[in-house]
Amino acid sequence: MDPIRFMVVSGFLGAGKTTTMIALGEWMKEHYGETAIIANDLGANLVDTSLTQTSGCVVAEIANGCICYQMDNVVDQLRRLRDKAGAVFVMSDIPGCGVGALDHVYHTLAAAHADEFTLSPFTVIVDPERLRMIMPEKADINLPEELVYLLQLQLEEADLVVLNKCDLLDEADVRRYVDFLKTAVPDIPVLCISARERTGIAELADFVTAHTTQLKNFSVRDNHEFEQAEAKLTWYNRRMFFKTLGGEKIDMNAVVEDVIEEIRMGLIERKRNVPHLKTFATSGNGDFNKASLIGVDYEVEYERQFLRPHKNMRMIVNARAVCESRPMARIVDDAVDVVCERYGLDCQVFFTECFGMADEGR
Ligand SMILES: Nc1nc2c(ncn2[C@@H]2O[C@H](COP(=O)(O)OP(=O)(O)O)[C@@H](O)[C@H]2O)c(=O)[nH]1
Ligand SMILES: [Mg+2]
Repeated sequence: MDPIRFMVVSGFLGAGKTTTMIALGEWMKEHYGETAIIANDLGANLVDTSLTQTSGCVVAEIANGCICYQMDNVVDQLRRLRDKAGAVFVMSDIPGCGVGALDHVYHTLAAAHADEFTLSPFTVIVDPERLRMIMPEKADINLPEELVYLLQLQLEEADLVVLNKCDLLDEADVRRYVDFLKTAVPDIPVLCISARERTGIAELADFVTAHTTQLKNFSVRDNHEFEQAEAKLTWYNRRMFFKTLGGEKIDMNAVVEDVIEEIRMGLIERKRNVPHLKTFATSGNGDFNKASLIGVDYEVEYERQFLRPHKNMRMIVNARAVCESRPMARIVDDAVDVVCERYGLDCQVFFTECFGMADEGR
């Protein structure tokens, strides 16, 4: 049997891994062959899985932990996607604080399954905004030093660096960012794309299907600084259901926006931040709202908003916060209470989890 291609997509929280996998996946499906996306993150009720399912690709999920620590599961999934779905190209991301998949995933597959899986370049997505933290201007975007180090490590692990969100830059800026990357991580090729506007996707597809990983020796085993960076982050996942008390239809976009704004205010009040907060809200008949925030100092971005008013909605919130887990849980609870009061809503919470990466007993 011909080996199928597998590619890991790494990159900072909110850099655009999921958006890139969807854009690349849809291109690959049309021009290369059946393509599957594995959405990987910690916990359950993941926005990225719901979002990815709105794409035309086959979608699998590895939740409840990084792919690095469940290689048997990864191999099973890859075989299933190949045998059941006919996939010839499979991508997986890793949780946005992840470093180490080159070692854990690629080296393991290369050592034990080289006949089954061809490994495309280990691809790291960077967004210009966060890259400024390590550029000469050393921009202070209110993230702790540990996360700056994490970004640096992610770049060093790459076979291929993809500068995303180029739609936000002019040509001179793009050149400045690329020049910086060429000196920061020499010998690593850099491609420029906009996953949102789907520019550079064909070049990316060509590159990752024409090349294979260099299988560098890069490991974060026993890297204490990396552990400290992870320990800064709290994962928060919640699934809930809102409905208007009187059964009337209202603008649920405003409800989503206010929930996010209230969380933002709670974090600012406590001098904390959220490198990525994602929400996915649905209300039947394919109408959905997908929002994302990449820090308390940024605007909420919408990939999609509801087209019609609704009397209820299901909503998933995933936050990856620089905030201890207890205050984080309280901030979201308070946000929901305030918004319910404001719009005359009832909220049923079906699922909540909130944990620090390094919490004892997890
Ligand atoms: N302007 C712009 N925004 C993008 C682009 N790609 C992703 N985004 C936005 O960046 C945010 C994070 O994207 P996402 O794919 O969820 O990041 P991930 O956490 O790395 O998977 C979302 O609001 C996206 O809409 C892009 O090419 N241009
Ligand atoms: Mg994602």
